[in-house]
Amino acid sequence: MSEETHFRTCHLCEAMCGIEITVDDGRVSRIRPNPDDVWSQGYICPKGTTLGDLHHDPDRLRRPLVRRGEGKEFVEVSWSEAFEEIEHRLQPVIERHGLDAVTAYIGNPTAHNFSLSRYVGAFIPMSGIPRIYSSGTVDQWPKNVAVALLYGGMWTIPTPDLDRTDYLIVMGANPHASQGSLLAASDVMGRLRKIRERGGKVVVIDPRRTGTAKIADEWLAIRPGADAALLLAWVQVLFDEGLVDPGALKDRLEGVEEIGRLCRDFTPEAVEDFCGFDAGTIRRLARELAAAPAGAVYGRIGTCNQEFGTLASWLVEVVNILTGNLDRPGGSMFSNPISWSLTTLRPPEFADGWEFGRWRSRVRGAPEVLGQVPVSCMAEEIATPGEGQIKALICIAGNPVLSAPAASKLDAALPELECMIAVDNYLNETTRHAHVILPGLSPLEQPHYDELMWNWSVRNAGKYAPPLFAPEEGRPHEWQILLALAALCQGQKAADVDTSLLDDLFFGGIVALVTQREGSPVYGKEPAEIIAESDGRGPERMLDLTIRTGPWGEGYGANPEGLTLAKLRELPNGIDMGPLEPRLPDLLETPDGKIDLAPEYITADLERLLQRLGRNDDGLVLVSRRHVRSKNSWMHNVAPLMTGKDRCTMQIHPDDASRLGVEDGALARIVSSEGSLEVPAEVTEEIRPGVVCLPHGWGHDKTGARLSVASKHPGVCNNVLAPGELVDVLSGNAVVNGIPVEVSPA
Ligand SMILES: Nc1nc2c(c(=O)[nH]1)N[C@H]1C(S)=C(S)[C@@H](COP(=O)(O)OP(=O)(O)OC[C@H]3O[C@@H](n4cnc5c(=O)[nH]c(N)nc54)[C@H](O)[C@@H]3O)O[C@H]1N2
Ligand SMILES: Nc1nc2c(c(=O)[nH]1)N[C@H]1C(S)=C(S)[C@@H](COP(=O)(O)OP(=O)(O)OC[C@H]3O[C@@H](n4cnc5c(=O)[nH]c(N)nc54)[C@H](O)[C@@H]3O)O[C@H]1N2
Ligand code: SF4
Ligand SMILES: [Mo]
Repeated sequence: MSEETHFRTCHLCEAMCGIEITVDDGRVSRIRPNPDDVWSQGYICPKGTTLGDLHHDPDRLRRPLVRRGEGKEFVEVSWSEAFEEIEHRLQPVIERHGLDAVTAYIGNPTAHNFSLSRYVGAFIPMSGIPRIYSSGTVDQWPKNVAVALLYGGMWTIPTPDLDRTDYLIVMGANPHASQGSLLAASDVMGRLRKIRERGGKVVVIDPRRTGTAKIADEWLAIRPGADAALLLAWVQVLFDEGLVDPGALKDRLEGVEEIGRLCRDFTPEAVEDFCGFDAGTIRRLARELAAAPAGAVYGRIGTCNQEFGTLASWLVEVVNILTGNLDRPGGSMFSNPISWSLTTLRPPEFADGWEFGRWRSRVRGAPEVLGQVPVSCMAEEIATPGEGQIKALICIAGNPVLSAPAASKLDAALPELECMIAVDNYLNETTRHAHVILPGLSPLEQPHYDELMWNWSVRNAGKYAPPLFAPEEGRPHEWQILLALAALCQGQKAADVDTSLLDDLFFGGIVALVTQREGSPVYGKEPAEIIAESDGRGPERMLDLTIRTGPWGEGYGANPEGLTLAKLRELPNGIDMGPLEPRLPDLLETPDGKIDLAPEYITADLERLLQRLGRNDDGLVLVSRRHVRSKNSWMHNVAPLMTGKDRCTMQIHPDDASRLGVEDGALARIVSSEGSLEVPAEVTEEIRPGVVCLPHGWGHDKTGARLSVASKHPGVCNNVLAPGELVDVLSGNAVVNGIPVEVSPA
């Protein structure tokens, strides 16, 4: 028996926990927290212990699948056959209809995958595909819009400085389940408890009494979609009571007076009914936040996936700024990652500033925002004939049949595609529609370093993990798959594709970029010199570059003591560069170097909010939730995570349940304008009356999927109920929280 121990970072979520993996005769026998990990110090959640189950899951695809024979059944083929199949399917579509007829959908695991996170940025421009969709428009798009306009970069997202704050308001986030989002910290719950232990206060604003609310000082059961009104009322109180004090940022701000004017109608009294709690509480919270030595408002998916997502996301920043909490210790701060990421660079198309609505979707006429239209447009763009109809889809690490609003429409539209290629590790609800499925390596067969997450981490740190297992001979990495797909989109023959060459081209482009960037340690240096000195290939070579040209980097000789990937490899427990430090104004990328608090694109939407205040509807609305033992739609096939009672239930308040005759444990029927479903009811005091809640990511009862564990606990897909046209106007982001529904006993 050969027992080995490996130290690694769990890639599943933003917590990036350090784990210790024991391997016995080629099998993972145990996963424990790594107490010496400088970042997570011995914390993990139940998912982290199951990476071995994921790795050994017999349903996880290891060879490409293509459809063959009369029944068009999936069969395993070699990699060269799979790429040839793609050539023969995809290229005729492009010849007939042009690249306009091809699109890609980029799903969430892309952001957590070593290869995909770095190489979608190569795939999109190199393939020539003009328009893509992503899970971003059912997620953080409102946040991206808000920070792009305020700070200049769409990923310039501050994070609450959990370890030093005295006062934290958590709006529409449940780290008890999610472990933090756009907030990278291990053991968020432990850190929240510590805020209280040191005499600080934690307030949770959520229609549900979540696990996070349970450990907070105060829970406010907000009506879904009312966050923007609440935030604006706080702003009104700050102005009214002379509490506006932006501190060090004072001279950087534009539009402060305008904000003072715009908030006038939104007094606590004007919004209390809409929010669902009294004006006195609203006023008190604003005063408490203003009085705290350092405090932060943290808003996440509940504030994004809703009717006023961009307004709410913008106002979170405005409140943090007006109380002097942006960019100060204990407030809302920007991290300084040891490795910068390509994703955070402003896309070249926006080099001259952000512009919205530069084009519209063909069928619905939805304006593009930050280069994308709502993901719910994809179904109609596939299903509606005419010039510009989508005929081919490349789906990368995504399961939009479950995750996108109007889910049934997409499920019905995908079979109409002439060509669908999935880069995915499972044959699931979405990929069952593909013509070719190209599986990525298991996470344990590839190196790991998070690309994006360190941009909102609560400390400046980093860690690299080498692969645990060698992949099977001849298996491509996902970065190679993406480069090959790009070449195939460009008409190359599968047999001629040289991914090394394409990688050199991509890498050469990045090197050229950094040598041209003023302030970079390699500014003006000869790109060839850097390329010659760089370590490895693919994402590792990129990582070496982004570390060496990062804030603590070795700078290709400029700072010989500095960091390189080689040095990081020697530190299996990671490296910690200390707590966050103020980063403004250097980080700002706005044209005038200032922060315009009142961008017209956003403030124009306040009228819609004002109108909404006056509308009194008392109907039931549906919101979403997460659970610590799931990850979106794709971890229900991991048996150890599926034990215990049924998690896919409709939570409903006892008052609503008795009024509607719905009984605990009995099937209830939910109907929306988009669809209907039946699901067991869970009658609980822990939800606001008037709100019902379903988890997202379920619905594993589709024929043709190969998910032997998940199919035994199928649950229902809440997005069958989500109307695709229900979007936050400014960002095009889906409104999956606050969907009007009717509920009855089934
Ligand atoms: N109603 C409602 N809908 C929602 C949400 C909600 O709260 N409510 N949340 C939204 C949010 S925030 C998100 S991010 C989206 C997620 O939406 P998606 O990204 O579309 O869905 P996931 O469930 O994350 O699916 C991930 C897919 O990637 C595959 N996969 C996993 N790991 C890998 C890998 O390493 N490589 C490859 N190639 N494939 C892999 C899985 O098999 C699965 O098919 O859902 C959104 N939809
Ligand atoms: N275990 C686990 N972890 C995950 C995921 C997962 O599926 N499982 N998904 C990952 C992904 S892709 C993401 S984006 C993050 C999301 O991370 P979080 O933002 O923390 O997501 P949730 O846990 O869904 O918490 C959102 C909360 O918003 C509340 N809410 C709904 N509507 C409103 C509203 O109008 N206003 C307010 N104030 N609250 C509202 C809901 O009741 C819910 O408690 O989690 C990530 N981490
Ligand atoms: S919280 Fe859980 S899933 Fe997230 S990184 Fe840590 S162990 Fe992995
Ligand atoms: Mo997400």
